[in-house]
This record gives sequence, C-alpha cells and structure tokens, in this order.
Amino acid sequence: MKAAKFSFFILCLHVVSLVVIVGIPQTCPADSSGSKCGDWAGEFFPSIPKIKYEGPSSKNPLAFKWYNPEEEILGKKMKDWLRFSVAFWHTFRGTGGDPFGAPTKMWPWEDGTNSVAMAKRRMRANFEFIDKLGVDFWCFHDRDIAPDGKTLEEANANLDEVIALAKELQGTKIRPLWGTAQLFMHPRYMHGAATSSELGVYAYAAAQVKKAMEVTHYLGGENYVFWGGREGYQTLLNTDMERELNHMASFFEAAVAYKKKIGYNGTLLIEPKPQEPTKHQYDWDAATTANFLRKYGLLGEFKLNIECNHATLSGHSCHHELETARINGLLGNIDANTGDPQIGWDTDQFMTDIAEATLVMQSVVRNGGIAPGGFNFDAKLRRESTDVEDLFIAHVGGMDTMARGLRNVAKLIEDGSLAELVLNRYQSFDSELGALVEAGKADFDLLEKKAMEWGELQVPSAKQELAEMIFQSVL
Ligand code: XLS
Ligand code: NI
Ligand code: NI
Repeated sequence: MKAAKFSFFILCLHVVSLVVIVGIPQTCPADSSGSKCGDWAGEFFPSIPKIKYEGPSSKNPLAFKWYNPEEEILGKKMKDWLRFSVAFWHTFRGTGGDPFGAPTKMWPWEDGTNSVAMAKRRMRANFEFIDKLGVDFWCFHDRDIAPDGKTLEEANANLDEVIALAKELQGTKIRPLWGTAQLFMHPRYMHGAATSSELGVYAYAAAQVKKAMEVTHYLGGENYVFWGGREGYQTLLNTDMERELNHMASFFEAAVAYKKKIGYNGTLLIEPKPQEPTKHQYDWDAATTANFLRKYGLLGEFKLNIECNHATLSGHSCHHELETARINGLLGNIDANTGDPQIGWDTDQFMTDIAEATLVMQSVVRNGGIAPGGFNFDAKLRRESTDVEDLFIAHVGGMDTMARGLRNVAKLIEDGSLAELVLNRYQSFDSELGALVEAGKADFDLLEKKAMEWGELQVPSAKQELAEMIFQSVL
C-alpha cells in the first residue's frame, strides 16, 4: 500500500515536471484525431502584448530599444530599410529536436498531428505572432505550411486549403517576403532535385516549384527563393558534375520561363551555402553562384539571398558575401542569422553581435536598401529555450540588433573619417594616369615609362588599426 502511494507520488512529480518542461498549459489540448480544437481561433499568445518601441533605457524584454519603425534614418524609415520577416519553419515547425535528442518544445496550440486542421491553426498563430511583433512579412516552404500528400495532387490540394486561409489572414498589409519549395526533406530528393541522377525526381521537383511559385504569386510574395540543400555531391567518383550543373541551369531557365508565363514579377533568388546537408553544394558562395549565373546567361534573371551563417561556413564573413553580391548587382535579400564561432555547422542563431550587424547594414546602405528584399529571420531558438515568450524575445533581440547596426552606420557616415581613410588610401588613382588605368586605357609601355620615371616608391600605411578604432567608436 505504502509502495503504491509512493509510486503515485512519483507519478505526480513526473506530471508536474512535464508541465514545467513544456512550460505553458495547453490552451488547445491534444487529442489523437486533432479535431478537438477544430478551426480553433482563440488567442495563441494571450500573455504577450503588442511589441512597442520604448527606447534604449527600457529594460522590458518585450519592447524594442533600438528599432523604432517610423523613425527616419539616412532618409528612410527604419521599417523600410529593414523589412523584417518571420520564418515560418523555425518559428512554427521548430521543435528543438537534434540528431541526438527528442523535441524539447511542443507549442500549446499543437495537437501532435500533421493534419490540415493543425496546419490552419498554426497559420492563425503565425499571423497573431506577426501582428504582435509588428512586421509586414513572412517566409515559408510549401511543406512547412501544409502537409505533404500521398500524391502530388493531394499535396497541392492541402496546400491550396492552407493558402486560402493565409490569404485571408494576411489582410492588405502582410505578404510573403519570399516563398520556396522544400526540395530536400523527402527521400526522393536524396540525390538532389534539379541535379538528381533520376529524371523522374527532376520532373517532380519542377512540379513542386511550379506550384510553390504559383502560391507565392497568389499571396503577393515579393521574392521566390531557391536553396539547393541537396544540389551537389557526396563524391565525384559517381558524379557527372558538368551534366548536373547543366541540368540545374535548365531547371532555372524553366523557372524563369514559368515566372514570365504566369505574370509573376517577384525576384528570383538563389541562396548560396557551401555544404550541409550535402558534402559539396554547387551554390557554394556568392562568387561561385555569380559565376554559374554568368556562364548560363542567367545574370539578369536572378539575385542572391545571402545568409550570414552560410557565409561563415564558406570561410567568408557575412560582410564579404554581401559586398560580393552588391558589387555584382546581385544583392537581393538577407537571411538574417548568425553562426557560432566554435561550431562548424548552420546553427541558425538570431544575430546579437552589434559589430557584425553594423557591417551588414553598411552593405545594405551602400546598396541603397534591399527592397523588394528584406531581412528574413532564418533563425531558431536554442534547443534549451522552451517558452512561447522566447519566440518573441528572440525576434525582438534580432530586430534591435539590426536596427542598432543601421544607427551605427548613420553615425559612421556622419563622422566621415572612415570613408575619408578609404578615399585617401586610393588617392594615387585620382590622377591622370589613374584615370587611364581605371578606364582600361593604360598599356604596359606607358606604365613601364612611368615606373622608370618614378623610381622606388614610399608606399604608405594601410591604417588598419585606425580604421578599427574609428569603427569601434560608433558601436
Ligand atoms: C538552410 C537554408 C534554408 C533556406 C530555405 O540552411 O537556410 O532554410 O533559407 O530553404
Ligand atoms: Ni536560409
Ligand atoms: Ni541556413
């Protein structure tokens, strides 16, 4: 009897700790059919107010300290420089699971099913979240927002049902920053999608992109993204790289043709990433992708979606990738996240480093903004962060970081000394001969004559430490 009582006590303790782990009581309790909540339209975030700007002295975690959407910085409202977007997959499908551990979070509105009813309820949560956060954009993959089907027809029908609701919930202001097709999760894509060795898979991927592009267009999406997570190889021993790249180009050509056919005016974006999940991904970095576009005559049809964590995986800084895209006229969008300096994979963290954000914003300002692109938070909570409010805190922190970066760039421009340092560094080219060189009109005979005339030179300092000191002074 005593033993029974004791095990009942232990059981109770377990229930209590389960509630503590999950964090919040279930507002929409789970049941196996998923029908109990039906088209439940209650409040998803009852304890979260609409996020407001309170200024740098605020200690409120649910308020902006630096992002003041209507404030003008460098001639544009902050919200127009930043065009923030919520990534549906991380925010609403992220579970905290990793290859070694089970999910750590199940949001209160989840019923444990992957039904269309659940997808619709999640969509309502998405729009409440967007409204409370005060952003105008969201991003999605076809398969995050609606369940896959046994056939393509069934998958498309599921998607149509969820998209109809999304369209209604968007209202007149909210729209997708970009949409995309998920061409990496299903086992059929194990050899790639556009670069698969199987023609049937290539065709299936094309059909999926066709549909995803249609729904992005229907929702008023401003961009359409291609991220080739499995477009690459594990070993060259079994791979015809040239043929695969030719196939990928044909796939992109067909996408451009279809976009024109349906009258979709959004920008097509390619998102470079060097590896993960594939050992080598063809869209390795901005320069590689630019060269691919150039080779296949696709330069005018695509821009790049630069993700900061992908930049560091490819051995570059985010600033380098943004500048490479910008100077090639290819800066289209930013997947605003960051990696961990000690970890060699895509940790997809919210950016909190003010210096990194300042460099990112420097490229954006030099580009005159990135519209119709924006800042998509392709970022997720850590596995150990399990409260609903953490979703808000993470986004507020990410938005404030970028806003602070923008404010710092304004300070750098106002101060002017960094720009002056760079100008001075190249001033020898502000000369008659320099102008000839820059116009491609200085031949080797002329240059040899000048070299002999000038003799050995005093080469000036690069002033790196001074540049760093000036940069630090605005952070
Ligand atoms: C993965 C990518 C992915 C794309 C969209 O690393 O960042 O999330 O942004 O498919
Ligand atoms: Ni991304
Ligand atoms: Ni990524």
